[in-house]
Amino acid sequence: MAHSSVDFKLLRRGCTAVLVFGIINLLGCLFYGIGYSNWLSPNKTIHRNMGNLTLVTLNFSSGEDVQFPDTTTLGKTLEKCPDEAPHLVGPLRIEFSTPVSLDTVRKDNPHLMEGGRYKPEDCFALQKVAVIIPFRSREEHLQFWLHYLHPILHRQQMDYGVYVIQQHGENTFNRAKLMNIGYTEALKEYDYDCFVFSDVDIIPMDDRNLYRCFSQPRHLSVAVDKFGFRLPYPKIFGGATALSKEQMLKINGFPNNYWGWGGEDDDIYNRLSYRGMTISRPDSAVGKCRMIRHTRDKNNEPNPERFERIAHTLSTMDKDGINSLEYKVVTVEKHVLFTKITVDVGEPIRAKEDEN
Ligand SMILES: [Mn+2]
Repeated sequence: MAHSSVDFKLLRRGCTAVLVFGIINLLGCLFYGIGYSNWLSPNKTIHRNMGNLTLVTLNFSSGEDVQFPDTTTLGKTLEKCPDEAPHLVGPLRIEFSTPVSLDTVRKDNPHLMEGGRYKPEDCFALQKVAVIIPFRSREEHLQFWLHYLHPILHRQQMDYGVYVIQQHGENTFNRAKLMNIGYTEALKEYDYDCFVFSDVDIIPMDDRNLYRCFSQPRHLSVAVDKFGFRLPYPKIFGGATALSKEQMLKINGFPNNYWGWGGEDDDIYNRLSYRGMTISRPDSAVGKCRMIRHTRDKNNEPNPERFERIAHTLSTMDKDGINSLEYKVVTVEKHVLFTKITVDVGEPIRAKEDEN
């Protein structure tokens, strides 16, 4: 008897165990099934990504590389940078007594991408800015420029690239043509919507002087130490300026035939004025700049033709500019701090121009 009662108990325990196992199994299946359909459904994941991709496409203008952000950075990628950059500090101490090595500048700016490119990591930049520097044999000025400007441009939260356009050879310097070339070459690389043109020896003394574009062409170097921190004359548009792509196209870019020092900036002012634009400027406190002192460059003598040319901007601007630009690229160097494009701009052809 004892034997059979033990058998019965074993049987009951066995049945209970099977029943409990079955219930657990059933609950598990239900739970897993619901969980799968709610959280892991491939349909839902695709749908969510499609929504984000649509937003990305709308926010980027045409030509922008559409990125496929992973979900952890998705919110950050889509958020626009604020109108007022939060990291600006205002007035800056700018001095040129101690030279800075490019090595130091590289170490100070670890977030730069090849070619002197930068994009803010925590927000979507308001503008894509190509900074164009017309250049020839001013290496030590360039070092100061890079040392001061990269941190300023970082704080201004622009998506930017620095292009040093170097005139090849010893012919007379042609600043405006180099700027036209910088505009053209930068656009081949990226869908820039704003162009800052800066002399290599101009450094802003306040990071609230925004190196970006405005509804009217922007004059950035408004209060230079060399001119007693005052505007030398109201129509001045030299030193450092910013024009949007649209503003550039309205004036057919800059003149290509101003060889030597002077006049090209006044021709540019005329172009803007003839197309109904006015000059926008920061106030004279924010617009303070230092200019690095130097002796006059070789092969950049004052251009004797400049007054004659400035008087004829209206009749020359439509045929001389971006639409007539001719040059040869000699080399393109991608450095960490900048892209250097060396170009053959040719030389003045006086005889041919006299026929016109
Ligand atoms: Mn200078």
